[in-house]
Amino acid sequence: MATPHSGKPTPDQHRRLLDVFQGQSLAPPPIWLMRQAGRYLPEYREVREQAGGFLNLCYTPELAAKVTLQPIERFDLDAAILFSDILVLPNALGQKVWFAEGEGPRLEPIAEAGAIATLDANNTTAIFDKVCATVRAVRAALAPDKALIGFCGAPWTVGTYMVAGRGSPDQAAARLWAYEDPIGFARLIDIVTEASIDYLSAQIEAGVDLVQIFDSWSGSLPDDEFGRWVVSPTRRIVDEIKRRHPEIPIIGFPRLAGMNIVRYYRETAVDGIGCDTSTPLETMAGPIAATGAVVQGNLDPLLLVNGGQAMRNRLTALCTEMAGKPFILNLGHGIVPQTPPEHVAELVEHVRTIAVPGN
Ligand code: 1CP
Repeated sequence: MATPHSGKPTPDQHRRLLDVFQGQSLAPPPIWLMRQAGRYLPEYREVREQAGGFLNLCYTPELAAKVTLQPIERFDLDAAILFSDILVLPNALGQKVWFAEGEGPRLEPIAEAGAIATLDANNTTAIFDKVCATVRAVRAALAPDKALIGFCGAPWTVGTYMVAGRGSPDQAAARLWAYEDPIGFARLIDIVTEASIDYLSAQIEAGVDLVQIFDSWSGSLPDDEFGRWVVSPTRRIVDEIKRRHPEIPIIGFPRLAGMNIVRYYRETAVDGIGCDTSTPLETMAGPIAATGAVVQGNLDPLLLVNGGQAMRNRLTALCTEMAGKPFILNLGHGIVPQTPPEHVAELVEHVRTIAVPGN
């Protein structure tokens, strides 16, 4: 683990990632990568085994802090992201959550309104406290010029897992419930929304510098449903976090929302927009940047698996297109397990060495 720091940046050790939220465009742009800690790193696999499973790793602050710091130590990225999972929140609400080895997350499904009564919003502290202990341990060991990102899943995306009991290709179980019984489904979304506000606030009070709201499945809803289940709950979270912690930037990641990404920015009032792999560069540099949002994205995670000239060309195009705008270099979705770690080093080196016209 790195040498402990006081956590307070001196004037020349300010956190570059935060500068873009003051409207600055930086060349090279700050870099962090979704799922930057994870199975593609041998040192992660070792600690995960030591922890005896994924959830144990999330709930053991010392080990969760260690894996949070691993990609920073290896690649000198500009920010660490708290190691946890979006499904820690339903678990804190009392829903049974487990990770089936080699299969992914499983939850005891909440299939109808009656089952909402099994959730308990008053006993989230035990799990939130563990996550906050991780945040404090990371901040104590992280260099002062590195930002620390907290996160939660958006209520819609978390809801899709709570209802189906697992990841699903079309989120049909939650979508059908929302059509059949919108009032019942709204109760579930409200519980997740309010718990997410407390969860993000706790992370902020423990020391994260900014937060990201992951809405991985926002693309599965038509317009009016998008407004009701994606925009409204996110807006509620943003309003309340801004009221409690006005200085903390919020990035929204409405994955696969397509053209709804502009509406999402306008109506949720997030500070930054995470663009997925399918968002065209032109749209990122044009309509999205024109809204005033900090733009984040969007290298294809498979191009990172491939590495080499094809990856470098795309990174150059991305940085050139976004030059002069507040921009964070990231992927369009998380790093996949088969990614060679050397390619992450290559990405960082390339982004930091290319000349960026217009800057
Ligand atoms: O070791 C392992 O087996 C676990 C693989 C893994 C990891 C490394 C999971 C299981 N979660 C995580 C960590 C994680 N998840 C982070 C940590 C910080 C980071 O380094 O980025 C974050 C931010 C998440 C967020 C998350 N979890 C999302 C949103 C982003 C996305 O990928 O779309 C989602 C949808 C999840 C659920 C989840 N957790 C894990 C898996 C495999 C999944 C997806 C399951 C599915 O849909 O089938």
